[in-house]
Parts: sequence; structure tokens; C-alpha cells
Amino acid sequence: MPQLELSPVIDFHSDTYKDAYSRINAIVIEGEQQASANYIKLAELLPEHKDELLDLAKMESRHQKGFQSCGRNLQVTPDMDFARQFFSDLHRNFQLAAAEGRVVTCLVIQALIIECFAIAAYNIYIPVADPFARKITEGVVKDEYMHLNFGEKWLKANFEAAKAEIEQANRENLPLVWRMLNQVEDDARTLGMEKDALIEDFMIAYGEALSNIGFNTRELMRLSAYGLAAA
Ligand code: PL3
Ligand code: FE2
Ligand code: FE2
Repeated sequence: MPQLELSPVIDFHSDTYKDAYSRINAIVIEGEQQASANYIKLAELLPEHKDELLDLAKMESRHQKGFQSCGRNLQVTPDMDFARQFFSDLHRNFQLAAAEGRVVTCLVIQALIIECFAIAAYNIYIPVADPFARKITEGVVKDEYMHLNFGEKWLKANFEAAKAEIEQANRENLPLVWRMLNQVEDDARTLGMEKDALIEDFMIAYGEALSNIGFNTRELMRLSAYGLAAA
């Protein structure tokens, strides 16, 4: 069967599109800003990796600016109150872990969970984005793989000592991601992004990361699906 039209035409200037964009755009702007702050915090907690982590923090600030320009380009005002609310639980868990020096938990939240969430979202967004945002997002997603790689390398090198805390951090934070995904499901669909595709891409990135860190297949299946059935 010939496939002539694969993706429906999206009107980037419709009120419906711009309304959904005001929340999704705010989420990525807030996510990038918090990511920058989180890497600055991690640079304090891991002084031996200070320079590398401060570099990552700078990249996140650049991402934030890039996504702000995407909103401006569509004449959309990002709903930052919504975005702060959206991240509040994950943000609180990171802050608490940082205050208690639980660096493994901080890395799981930022360098694994948030980065995989970003990688999934950006990869699904690229083919349905407006041309301006597509270019920006293509540049950003390359960086996110580097950030994920930092977390993987560190957790792999400290695997035996970190294993129990990784599992605990996963239990506490992965269900939040599924809930967040449900919260943006409708807006994401308006932008041409399907929830199932987002889940699939997240599971692939997160499962690969857990495998690289040292978990076996059974463990990584259990970890990456934790809380999904309840979502
Ligand atoms: C890490 O560098 C950045 C963290 C950003 C988190 C983004 C999560 C996005 C989830 C919302 C799903 C729709 C995304 C649309 C992409 C523009
Ligand atoms: Fe980023
Ligand atoms: Fe990142």
C-alpha cells in the first residue's frame, strides 16, 4: 500500500497549537534551567569532576535560551507557573538528596531520569517541530546524550556501592515521571507527539543506561517499568 501522507499537516500558528505550546515550551525551559542548577550542585558534591559538571551546567543554560527562542519565534508566552508546578516533586527530591549528600540519588534523578525523559521527548518532537525549533532541538539532543553518559560512567564505576541507592532512587522517582507524562499527554498530542512513543523512547534510553551501568536484563526490566502499570 503506498504511503503518501505520513504525518498530518500541523498548523503551528493556530490558537490550539499555541495554547499547548505555552505549557510544553515552559516545561522544557524550566527543565533546562533546573538541569543547569542541578549540575552546579553536583559540581559541589563531586569536586573531582567539577570542571566537567560546570561545562554541562553551561550547556543546559544554552538549551534554556534555545527553547526560549523557540517560544518567541511562535509568539508564545511560556506558562512558567505551570512548569514550576510540573517539576516540583522531582525538584524537591533532588534538593533533599543534595542537602543530605546522597550523590547517587542526585545522579539518578538528573543524569539518568531527567536526561532520558528529555532524550525521549526531544527525539519524538524533532520530526513534528516547526523548522526553527527542529534545528534547535537537534542540537540540544546531541548534548543530552553526553549528560546521560556522565551519569552512566560514574554509576558504573561505583556500581557495587551505589546499587541499592540507585534502586531506591528509581522507586521514589520513576513513578513521578509517569505521572508527569500523563499531565502533558493532551498537550503533547496537540503538538503531534504520542504518549506511547514517548514511553517507548524513554524505556529504550533508560534501559540502555541501566544496562551500561551494570544491571542485568531482569533487573533493568523491573527497574525501568517501575510504577508504569499504575500510571
Ligand atoms: C535536561 O537537559 C533537560 C530536561 C528537560 C525535561 C524535558 C521533559 C519534557 C517532557 C514533555 C514532553 C513534551 C516535550 C516536547 C519537546 C519540546
Ligand atoms: Fe539540556
Ligand atoms: Fe541535559
